[in-house]
Amino acid sequence: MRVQTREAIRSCKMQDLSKLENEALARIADAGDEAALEAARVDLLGKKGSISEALKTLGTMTPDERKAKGPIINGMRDRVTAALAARKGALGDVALEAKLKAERVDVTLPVRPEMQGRIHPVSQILDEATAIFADMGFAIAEGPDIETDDNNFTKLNIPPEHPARQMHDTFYLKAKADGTRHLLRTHTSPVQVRTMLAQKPPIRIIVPGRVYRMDSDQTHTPMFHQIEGLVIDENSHMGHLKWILEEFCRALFEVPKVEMRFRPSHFPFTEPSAEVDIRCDRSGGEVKLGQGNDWLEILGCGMVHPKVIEMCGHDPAKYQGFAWGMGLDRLAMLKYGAPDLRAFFEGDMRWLKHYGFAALDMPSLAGGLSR
Ligand code: 2NL
Repeated sequence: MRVQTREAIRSCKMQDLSKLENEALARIADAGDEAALEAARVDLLGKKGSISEALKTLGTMTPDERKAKGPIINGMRDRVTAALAARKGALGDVALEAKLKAERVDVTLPVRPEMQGRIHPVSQILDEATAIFADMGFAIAEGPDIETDDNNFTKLNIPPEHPARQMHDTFYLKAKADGTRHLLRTHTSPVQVRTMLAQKPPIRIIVPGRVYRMDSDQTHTPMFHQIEGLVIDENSHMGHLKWILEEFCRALFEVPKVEMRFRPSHFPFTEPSAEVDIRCDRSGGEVKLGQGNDWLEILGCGMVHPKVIEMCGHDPAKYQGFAWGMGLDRLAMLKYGAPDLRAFFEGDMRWLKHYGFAALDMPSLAGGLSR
């Protein structure tokens, strides 16, 4: 084909030229897509293309010859160029047609139904609490629900004979060959243990998550949610803790002031320890905050026990700090006025539609948390 073409060009016989043109036009018509068409263009009109070669022969002709053949060869070049452009347009139309067909929308379909899902009140309170502490500069830490006995109990100064370890409080997994048993974490504290073992102070974290205890009645579910906080550095004290908790309550309950009281308490992992109540009024059917003569317990806290600091890899003579923990489920009930804890985990869409939150209302301090 190529050799024949060369000969046709050299001889420049009319009949050879029209054969060359017919072949060129057939090739263009056969190009099935834009890549094939581009290959044809290069073979015809490229630097070494057959039409280009024919054009080059004009330079070797006598003036008379050129006068006769010039218009013929130039005319051939123009027709091939026009055929290429026409085919390119047609292929583009085909591609567009295919795209339109693939992306066709049936405008007669009914509109999309309204989004059915809602953000669960526990997720909402967790997001709100997290936003408040994140705004204060705390980092968020998370860890596994399945924990070792060591991280959940021993490193928190909870000895083997402690009642919290009893089979009837803790969900244990099957014992392994070496006798150790994993368990479902009974609090989020093992995440603080992991953080202390992995990082050097200063440590300032909050830890939200699910926890598990073998407890089930009107006011307890076997799975519930906590948020804990931990600060470890060289001189943090209970005064700092009190400010953090006051600011937290003010922001969470969206009131200018909350009155708090710290009662002495006991936890194995803090010394001294305290439980914190906020002033409220329970005389009407609901709980009103910031007024009245009742107190509502909302959290436990204290200075981290020196033994815990030591067991988690730091020198208690150099480092100290505080920690706190609170249940989120009861806080959600209080803040959003959902009366029955058990309904929280029944997965009833009608309940969620009433108590849930819209997915795009992300809580932030600037936005007023729950609006
Ligand atoms: C409560 C009380 C509390 C902590 C949790 C904690 C964690 C580490 C070290 C020391 Cl790693 N303490 N956490 C401290 C005091 C109280 O929770 O009533 N939670 C619902």
